[in-house]
Amino acid sequence: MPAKHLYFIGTAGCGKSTLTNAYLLWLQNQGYDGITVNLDPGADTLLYTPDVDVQDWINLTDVMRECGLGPNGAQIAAADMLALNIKEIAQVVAGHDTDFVLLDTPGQVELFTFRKSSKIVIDELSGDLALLVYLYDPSLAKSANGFVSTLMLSASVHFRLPFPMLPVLAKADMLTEVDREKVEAWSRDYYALFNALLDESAESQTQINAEFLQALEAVGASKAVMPVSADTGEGLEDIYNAAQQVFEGGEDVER
Ligand SMILES: Nc1nc2c(ncn2[C@@H]2O[C@H](COP(=O)(O)OP(=O)(O)O)[C@@H](O)[C@H]2O)c(=O)[nH]1
Ligand SMILES: [Mg+2]
Repeated sequence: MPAKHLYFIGTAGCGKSTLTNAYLLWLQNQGYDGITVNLDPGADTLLYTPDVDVQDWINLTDVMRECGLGPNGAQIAAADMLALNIKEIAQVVAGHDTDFVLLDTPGQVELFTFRKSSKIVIDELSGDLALLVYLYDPSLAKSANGFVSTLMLSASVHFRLPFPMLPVLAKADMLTEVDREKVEAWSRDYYALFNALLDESAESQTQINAEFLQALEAVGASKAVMPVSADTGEGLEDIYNAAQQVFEGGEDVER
């Protein structure tokens, strides 16, 4: 059975690297095999030691020096250089005999998702075994306005990268029970979300209509969000089950 590839994607600081590490430890505890891949050419300290690190091919500091670029320009150049080296990187990843490949993506979401190179990278590394685990940042998602913004961004990422996508509410341990239930309800029921927006709009002047939310649903931003926490381990098994569902119709892999 070829390895399943999980890409951890989301805005800066939403918890991608921490969840990559937590999910690896969870897999290993369950008796599964996994490897980690760092796709961020600018990552300095990581919680885990990646089995494959793109910094062995492209390093942000080197790109800044050699191309005379600032940090932002270098990030963009590095994202494109990643695609130029991807065949070789893919060979190294494929050389690992494992059940799961966990790919930690660059800090800023647009660097990975809005560069032309990213689709090439995913196609080359994973073919049709890619699952995008899209992390909602709880500090944004807990207001209706922020939740809609998060949905729009995830829909936009999905539009760019047409692979199966699993929305997760990251750092769920940071939300109160009430906030968490609210967010989960909004992800299941757009009318609940619309009503919450109307309630908020008195303060925030939000101008939105139900048709807009339906349109978001139509581009696939409508799956119920799964609460997860790298801190408590909540939801890690749900990610596993969802991945099984996507790739194997729910059958367990052999341990
Ligand atoms: N409470 C809590 N904090 C978390 C969790 N996951 C990540 N964090 C914290 O959020 C911050 C950003 O995490 P990081 O993984 O570096 O985010 P990234 O930029 O998306 O890779 C760090 O301070 C983490 O310790 C979580 O599940 N619960
Ligand atoms: Mg990170």
